[in-house]
Amino acid sequence: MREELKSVDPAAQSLLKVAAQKKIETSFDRAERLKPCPIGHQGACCKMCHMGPCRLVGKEDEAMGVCGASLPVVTARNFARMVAAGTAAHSDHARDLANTLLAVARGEAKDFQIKDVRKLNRVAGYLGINVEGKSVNETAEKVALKFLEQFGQQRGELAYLGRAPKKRQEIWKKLGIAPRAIDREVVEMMHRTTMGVDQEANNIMLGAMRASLADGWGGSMMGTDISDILFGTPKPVKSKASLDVFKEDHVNLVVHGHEPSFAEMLVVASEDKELEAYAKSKGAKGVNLVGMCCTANEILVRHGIPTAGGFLQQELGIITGMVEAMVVDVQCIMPAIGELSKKYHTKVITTTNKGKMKDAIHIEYDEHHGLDLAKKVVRLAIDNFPNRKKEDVSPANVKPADMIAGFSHEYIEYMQGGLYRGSFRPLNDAIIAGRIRGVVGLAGCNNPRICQDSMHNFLARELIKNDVLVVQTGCSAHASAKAGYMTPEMALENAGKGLREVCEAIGIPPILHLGSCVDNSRILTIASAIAEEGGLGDDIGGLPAVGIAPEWMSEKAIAIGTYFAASGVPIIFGAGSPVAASKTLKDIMENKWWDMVTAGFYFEEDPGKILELTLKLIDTAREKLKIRKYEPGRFGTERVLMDMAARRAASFATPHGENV
Ligand code: MSK
Repeated sequence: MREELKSVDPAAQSLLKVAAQKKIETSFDRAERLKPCPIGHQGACCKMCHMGPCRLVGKEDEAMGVCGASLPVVTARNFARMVAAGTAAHSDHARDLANTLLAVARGEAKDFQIKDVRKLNRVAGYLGINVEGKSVNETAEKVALKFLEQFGQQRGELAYLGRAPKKRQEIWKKLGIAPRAIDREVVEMMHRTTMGVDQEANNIMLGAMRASLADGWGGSMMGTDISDILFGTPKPVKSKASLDVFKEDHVNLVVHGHEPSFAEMLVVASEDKELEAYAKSKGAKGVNLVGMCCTANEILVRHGIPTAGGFLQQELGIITGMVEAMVVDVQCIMPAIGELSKKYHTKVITTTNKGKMKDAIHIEYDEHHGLDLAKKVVRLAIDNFPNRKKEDVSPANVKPADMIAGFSHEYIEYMQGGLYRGSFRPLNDAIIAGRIRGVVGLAGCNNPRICQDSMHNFLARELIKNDVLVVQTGCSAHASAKAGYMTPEMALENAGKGLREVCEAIGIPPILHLGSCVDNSRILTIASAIAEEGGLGDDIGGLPAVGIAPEWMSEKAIAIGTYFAASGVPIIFGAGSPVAASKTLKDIMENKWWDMVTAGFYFEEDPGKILELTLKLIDTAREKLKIRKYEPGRFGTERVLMDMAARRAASFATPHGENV
């Protein structure tokens, strides 16, 4: 397949050509060579016990496994296990951060400090911790302990559920899906999907929603908050994005994965004067720290460290021949990079006992000695600089795109009213007046079975053209950044008139980089704030908002999509459906969930149809809220607030028109 069909990113295309010339196989080639198993791909393969794996082919009401498990049950169990795994991943990330916060509070991790005391106090408030008379470290200790308790508590519900609108909390209670504790929901999901427990597809999917909520309103939200407390709450920062952010005359050190703690220390170590001198002694001009995947997003939104891109760039980065070391932590790290690194001088360094790799050097990260370990890694990369081979160096020769990142929900609130009068009023008013048609969270991975970034870029462009404000995270944000969409100038030239006016008035680009995958929780916080601001109903469900993951591949994406749907935001995924085998599952997610949680979960591979459905969902929500009908270029001048009676009378409809 031609490189242009594998990626729309010119830098990636250039390096794919280098790979082809050198006969190096990448994930793009393997995706072509290895066709997915059509039965497993659609969710119809059951391997929960050793009587199988059973392949459930044939008619939906006839197909069954050796034990008698039906196709809907098998498909639901497979889906629910993906949710549990995704929830476990995000939440284990948060657990490590909570332990770091505790160590910092107790003075045991001297290289870190609490950077955002204001946020610490705000979080303490959410957790019901009285901060009066307490030192910063005393508050931090209480917050960390309360967070750690959230994983294993045996009674009650997650404390952060209280941050959702009251109406949403009632829906969760009524359905019995309010999560009790993070670990408990993951464990229960694994239990009820093992052989011979939950035999009812709808009930399994309710369990999946409960587990996913333990991610969105539990692990992910905690992960975001602790990172902000420890490393600073993001605010707009300039940076660059491309595979060409590597510098030929510098030691290039890449951080890849998801966790921000060690990466923070590497930021400090890479700027260390002694190490800079050491790099010079080896013939380099200095150390060039570069991010990849979501660790990139963490240090990009806080320090403006340039990004080499998302998930699919990891092999291509090594193929530039300029990477002295690639430091990896957890999640989305391709096992292939270990073998690939042997063809180059690159050292792959694993940093956690949870994630080791053949052919990698292991330097275990420990927050108690964070900076020393970071300096050790930087030194190792510098020592490797003289091993770089001239004949291996293949720059992509594509100028890195400028970008602005770092739109935390706090900053978005601040932009709309200042430090003490921050609110979401201007945004709500713009939606009510029809200047902004709706809001889309464009998120999720890249997947080598889809032309890289093609769907992310198409949807970002078309949505802003249609006056839809776009908020982005994860690899989707990398896609827009690399394409040069994350500058106010570029995007404003392409946005619809109404959106452009709002962005100019508030001073924001129409595509906002919100951070990493766990930072999808920022979107939940924004959605709650919009609902609570008034004028757009009193719940997240029913807002003119949609979530899209057009090129997804990870179990984490499935967990994220499910918690958004369970929170009331309709979700559309591209890249094939893992429940396609069962019409019953499709019906549950596309229709029955509207009755339960006022949102559906759709799988649609055609980007044009995704756009069409997104706009239809947004316009249906506007209609049900009884706010001005969206007409391009024509806006209301006055805000029409719904009174209480109108709000109560407002019912929500599925995109198919039925009232629920
Ligand atoms: S890194 S989960 S490929 S977004 Fe968060 Fe990207 Fe998906 Fe990994």
